[in-house]
Amino acid sequence: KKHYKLCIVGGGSAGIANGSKFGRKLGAGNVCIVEPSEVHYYQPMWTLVGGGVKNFTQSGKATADVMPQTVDWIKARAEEFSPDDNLVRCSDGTQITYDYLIVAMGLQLSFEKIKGLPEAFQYDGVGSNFSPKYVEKTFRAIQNFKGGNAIFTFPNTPIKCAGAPQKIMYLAEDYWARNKIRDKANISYNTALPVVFGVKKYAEILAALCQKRNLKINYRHNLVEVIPDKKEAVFEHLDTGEKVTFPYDMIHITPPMGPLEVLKKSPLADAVGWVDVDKQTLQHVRYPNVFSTGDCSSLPTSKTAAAVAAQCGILYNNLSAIMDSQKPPKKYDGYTSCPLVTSKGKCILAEFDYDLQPLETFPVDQGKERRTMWHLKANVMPEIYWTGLLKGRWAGPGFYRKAMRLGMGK
Ligand code: FAD
Ligand code: UQ1
Repeated sequence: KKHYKLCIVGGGSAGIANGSKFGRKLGAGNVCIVEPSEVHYYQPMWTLVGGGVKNFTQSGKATADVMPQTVDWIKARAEEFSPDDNLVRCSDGTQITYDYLIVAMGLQLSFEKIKGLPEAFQYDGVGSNFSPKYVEKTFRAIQNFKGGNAIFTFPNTPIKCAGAPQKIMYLAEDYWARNKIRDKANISYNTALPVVFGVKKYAEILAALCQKRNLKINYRHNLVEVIPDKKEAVFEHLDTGEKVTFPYDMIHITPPMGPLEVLKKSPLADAVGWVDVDKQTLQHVRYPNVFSTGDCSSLPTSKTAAAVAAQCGILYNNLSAIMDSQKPPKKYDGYTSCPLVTSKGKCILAEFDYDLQPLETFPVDQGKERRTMWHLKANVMPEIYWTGLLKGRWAGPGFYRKAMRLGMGK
């Protein structure tokens, strides 16, 4: 049995960032992070790993090296939450009691909800940027593709980084164009959604871009089965219920995602299984000493590391106030961002809020494909992540946005 003033469950983007901030505030011995994994990944780089622009090894660091020095690392899985007793039970038998809890466990990938997966990953031509196990298979599939049908999927669930399923299509198409096999390729984007992107401004630009580059978008097509020995993918049309079979020569799969089982069965969950927090304060709606941030939370915004960064500043202020028996002062506007890589060297930097209204940082139209934004995504963001966000020194670009607008507008 151990007691901490603050227990953080999950040592991903959100857990480490908050651990750094609260470790500094509360001092050694008062904060722990429960995290089973030996490796911490910068997942946003996987888009570029799958696209052949970065190496997989560049995307990870030892968890021991990113763990804040003032924080105790409990190397175990959280297995049960008893928030009425301020208690977390871990896989190594440790029982942690706490004054305050931050839940930052990310989400679960569910490849097995698609018939034929994950077994189909044993075959060539099948990849997924969403998993460290399969991301390198994506680039091998792109390299080995000699023409025919290439399919990129988007599932019928909320996912992290909602732009990633199409970014890899743009990088693949660019690669094939550079290698002179573009005219032998039939490329389609089969998405369960009725739109190519959730924000109207960017959706219009991206739909036009797909048309111009002859990338066929099949809306409301949800992947239900992969038959790798026949190289066939079966989709269900979500409006008609009809099953449609597409032959493929390569396929990039974005799996269904959802809340972790351990959260689903816990008293912290909402009806779906996400940690049930107030969308403005990040405080749990039933347990006032519990907060949640990142992909596992019920916050109704697009799940990204950029959102985690913005939430980090809000959470720090609000939980600090609660620790001083005050009301949470800060309100989260839902800020999130998605760098939509459109080719090797070009990027549209989408940034928006809960109302799906653009909330752009720079005083230029970020809806245009730009080389500067590619540079930001490929070279600047990894640095901001490792040395800013994870050290608790990056709360998103909100401050800079407001400075650049000189206090005018949002
Ligand atoms: P994670 O970083 O996933 O961390 C969750 C942690 O919880 C993990 O370390 C895990 O081991 C741990 N955990 C799991 N179960 C337990 C348990 N039982 N007990 C204790 N710990 C547990 N975001 C952007 O902002 N920009 C991008 O361009 C971008 N691109 C992306 C591209 C891809 C291909 C992917 C996969 C993601 C991308 N993202 C991007 C999203 C971003 O990586 C996530 O939104 C972000 O990492 C969420 O942080 P988190 O801390 O909530 O979850
Ligand atoms: C961001 O803050 C962030 O988190 C560290 C990301 O994750 C990798 C992003 O992709 C982006 C775009 C942002 C937002 C940052 C700026 C400078 C607009």
